[in-house]
Amino acid sequence: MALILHAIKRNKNVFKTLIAAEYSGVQLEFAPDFEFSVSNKTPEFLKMNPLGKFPVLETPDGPVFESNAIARYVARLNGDNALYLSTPIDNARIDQWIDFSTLEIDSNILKLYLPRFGYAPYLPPAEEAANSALKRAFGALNTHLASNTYLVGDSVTLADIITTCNLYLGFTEILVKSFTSEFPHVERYFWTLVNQPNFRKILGQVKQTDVVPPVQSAKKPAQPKESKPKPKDEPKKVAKPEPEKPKEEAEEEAPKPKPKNPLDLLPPSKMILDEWKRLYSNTKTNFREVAIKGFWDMYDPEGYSLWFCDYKYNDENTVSFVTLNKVGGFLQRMDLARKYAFGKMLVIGSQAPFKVKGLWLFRGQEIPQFVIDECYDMELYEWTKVDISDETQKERVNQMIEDYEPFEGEPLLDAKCFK
Ligand SMILES: N[C@@H](CCC(=O)N[C@@H](CS)C(=O)NCC(=O)O)C(=O)O
Repeated sequence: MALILHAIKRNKNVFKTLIAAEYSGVQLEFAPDFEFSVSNKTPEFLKMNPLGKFPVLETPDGPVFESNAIARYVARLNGDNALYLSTPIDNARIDQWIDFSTLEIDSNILKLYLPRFGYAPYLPPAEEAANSALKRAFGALNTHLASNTYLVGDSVTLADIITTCNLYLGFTEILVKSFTSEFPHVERYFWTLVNQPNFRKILGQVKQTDVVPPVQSAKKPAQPKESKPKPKDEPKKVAKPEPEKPKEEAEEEAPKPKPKNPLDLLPPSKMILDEWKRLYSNTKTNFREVAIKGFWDMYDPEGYSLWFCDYKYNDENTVSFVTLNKVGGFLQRMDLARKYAFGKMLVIGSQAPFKVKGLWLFRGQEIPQFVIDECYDMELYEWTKVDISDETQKERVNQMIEDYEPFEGEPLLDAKCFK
């Protein structure tokens, strides 16, 4: 008999099992036509879980409820995966972080989430207390992650899956950047994990919420127009029909003219960025003589600036594909700067820990503020402006543009270009 998951598909408690199944190679099926608050209240369902809550996993040996227990079952079903480890102490630590993220993180996120979305009474002092407790838990997690890529050992375990799914609800629904930026290691961990292929396959592209949702009046059915007075300083957001369904579009507003990017207001530059990008892409031979020489002929030190970047946490780059994904994610997030930037990112070394270093060309004399604001990766790097009067720095620029090897004495694992 197949393993049948009774649940809606997009829910962080369900994601735990789906991601664990990706890592452990376990096949699962969803019960057909599962409907929130209907299917989980039938007598058949209540026989599987007397609380009438999902997820429930139907197995050949009977049903299992509680999402952590289901994810553990799936993680252990095929012995040959790394979601649990081989020693009692490592496994105790996996369970420790599972409990920590459930009791200290998830429960406090829910205390913030449920009242604001109309599923529980909204009491400001209770929100205050949950906020402080969550900060305390994030602080502890941040400290652990300052010197650990994963919660336990050197690869993804079930602790990372469950913790990331719990953080997912927070990041996507309630925790804005001003909350999470106090915990840079938690941010880095979360974005690294959600961009792992097995996570991405289940979660899709993850975006942090940019508003603390205003308090909605009690559910259900959803009552989008009857919100309680909104807390000050918080932009409006429409009601949601049920937890964790994809966000509804914000109410339509008259289109406002798009403000001009300040970089478009700079004095014109003789350097045409697209021309440089074309030259870079089209030069197949004699790269030094053609592309590098062409770069310096075109380069306008008044209209553009060059920057070296150096990843601050190279010690954490212990797994090659994770490091490559991290850099790939950074370049994707830089998409917003395509009109104003060119970049090279080198992943350096033949064995872990890999070093990540880069070179960026930005319009203007500073790193554009909108890039700093929008792309959280920027703060993970040390940025140094290139002094082009220094021949050594200029030569380093050349080597980075042309993927010169060995770079600073080491082979390149990869060189990625942003153009
Ligand atoms: N601790 C449980 C929580 C389960 C839970 O709260 N499920 C919600 C959906 S995420 C539910 O079924 N709610 C319906 C209800 O409470 O009647 C788990 O991790 O599985």
